[in-house]
Amino acid sequence: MTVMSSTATAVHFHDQQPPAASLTLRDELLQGLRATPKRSSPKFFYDLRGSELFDRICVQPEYYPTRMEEAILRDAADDIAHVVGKDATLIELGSGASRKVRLLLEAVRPTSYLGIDISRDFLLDSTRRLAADYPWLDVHAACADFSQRMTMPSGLACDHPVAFFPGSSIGNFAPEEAECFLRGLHSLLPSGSGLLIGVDLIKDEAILNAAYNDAAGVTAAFNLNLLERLRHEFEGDLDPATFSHQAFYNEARSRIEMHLVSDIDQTIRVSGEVFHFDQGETLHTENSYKYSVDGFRALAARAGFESRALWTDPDKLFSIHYLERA
Ligand code: AVJ
Repeated sequence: MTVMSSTATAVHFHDQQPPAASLTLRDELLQGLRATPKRSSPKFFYDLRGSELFDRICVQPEYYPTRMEEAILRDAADDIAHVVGKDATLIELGSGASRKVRLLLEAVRPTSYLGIDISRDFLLDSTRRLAADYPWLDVHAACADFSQRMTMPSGLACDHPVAFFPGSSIGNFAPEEAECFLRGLHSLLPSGSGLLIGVDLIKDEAILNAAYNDAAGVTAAFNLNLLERLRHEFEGDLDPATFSHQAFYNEARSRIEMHLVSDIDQTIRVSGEVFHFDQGETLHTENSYKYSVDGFRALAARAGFESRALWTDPDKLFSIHYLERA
C-alpha cells in the first residue's frame, strides 16, 4: 500500500503489525501484571501521547542522551558517511520522529530509507515529512514490533543494508536479550551489512538519576501515561492519581529502573481481570541499561558484529558504534 501525503510525496507503507490492543499485546500486558514483581514492557509507553511525551523528554535539560547523540552525529556525519560507504539502505529501528537520521542523510546520501516503528500514526506522519523534505530519497515505513521476528518488506532495494538504531534503545533489553536481538539482526542482514548504534555509557550516578527525574516532570508524565493507556485501550479501571513515578540507578546491574508505585493498598481491574497492589508495591515499567565501550563491543562480538568505528562526546556521556556484520 502506498499512502500519499498532502504534499503528494509517496511513502511506501508496510503494515506488519496487528491492530492496536490486539490479543497478543493484551496477553503480554496481562501476563506482566500477573507476574511477581509486576512488570510491563517499555513498548507499552508508545501510544501517540506516549510518543509525544518521549519527544518532550528528549529536550529536557537533564536528559543528556538525545542532545549528546545528536551532537556526535552532527560532528561525525562525514566520518560516518565514509565508513558506511555509498548506496546504502538505511533501516531505522524505532524511527519515532525520524529526526536523528536527518543529521546523516546529506552526508551519507543513502538510496533508500526504511523507518520501522510500533506507533503507526506517529510513523506515518514522520516518514511523510521525511519524504517531503528529501525528494531524492526512496522512503519506506513499516509498522512492526522490531523486538519480535521481522522480515524485510518487499519492494525495497537492499544492496548495502545499514541498520540505524539510535537513542540507546538497545538499553531497554537486558544484556542477554540485547545479544539475542543482535543475533536476530545478524540472521536478517547479509555479511558486510552495517549497524550504526547509539549506546548510553556508564557514568556518575547523579547524572543518571537526574536524567530520569527531570524537574519539569515530563518523564513522570511519560511513565504515568501508561496508566491512561490501560484505561483507554485495555479497559483499565483504576485511578492514575493513586500511583507515583519512580526512577533510580541500580548500580549492581548498570541500569536505570522505572516503576509506577501504588501510593495506597488497592485493587485495580484491567481487561476484566483483578490485580491487587499493596501500598508501595510497584509495576516495573522500564529498564535502561548502560554500558562501557568495551562491555558493549564484547556483547556485539558475541552476536557476530565486529567493531569498525566509535564516536563519543568529550565527557564520555554517550557512544555511537559502527559495527559490521561478520
Ligand atoms: C528510548 C529507551 C533510550 O532509556 O533513556 C527516557 C527511554 N525512558 N526516559 C531511555 C526513556 C525514560 C529511553 N530509551
